[in-house]
Amino acid sequence: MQPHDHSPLTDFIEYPEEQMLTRSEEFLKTMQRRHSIRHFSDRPVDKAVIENCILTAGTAPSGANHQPWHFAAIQSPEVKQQIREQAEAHERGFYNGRAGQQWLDDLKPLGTDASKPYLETAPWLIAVFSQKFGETETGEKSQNYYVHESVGIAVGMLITSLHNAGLATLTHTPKPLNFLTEVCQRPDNDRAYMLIIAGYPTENATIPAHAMQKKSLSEIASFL
Ligand code: IYR
Repeated sequence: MQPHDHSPLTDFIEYPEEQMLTRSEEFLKTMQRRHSIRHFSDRPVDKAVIENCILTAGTAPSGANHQPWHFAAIQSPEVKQQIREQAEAHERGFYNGRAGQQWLDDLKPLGTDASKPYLETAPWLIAVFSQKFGETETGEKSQNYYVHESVGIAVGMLITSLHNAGLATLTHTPKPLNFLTEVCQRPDNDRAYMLIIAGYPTENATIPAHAMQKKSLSEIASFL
């Protein structure tokens, strides 16, 4: 491959205009059914599904296409238990003062607390790491760019593809998150970015009413 090689764009699909509209409507409806849930069943989920969703996340655009991410997909009950123990310890600190009153008041409508049983119940936890530096083909340290933006997009695509596959998800960010680097046996360069919980919801899973209220188009967009 030459440094400036390009190949023709052969996989772009143009849809007739009315189909484009219905596709966008259908996808909107699909995504309006994505909810963060906190009641996961222990029903197993095929590893191949998780692999495809991670590969989808890996198609995300990134600074200089350096793909500054790592996804640790966790099924092991022992690793899950360690994550739950450490996450709950941090969350107890958060809910018992570190958060501050304003933050706790803002979280009240969600009904969350320091107890995170789903970290052990759900079939899959996916720890997402961002990498400030990468490695060249010859093993030298290389600079990554727009790391936060790139990994944020990849996580968005990950939860979208998990939802599309028929799984429920929760984005979880216990603070500090850095214990995940050690628990997942990642090098120091891998900085924990987010923990995604994926699986089936329990039959009596609920969604906080507050989380159902999404801003209207005029509140989130302007057209110039
Ligand atoms: N990490 C905590 C608190 C929490 C914070 C925000 I911002 C949320 O949107 C939800 C929860 C927890 O998971 O309980």
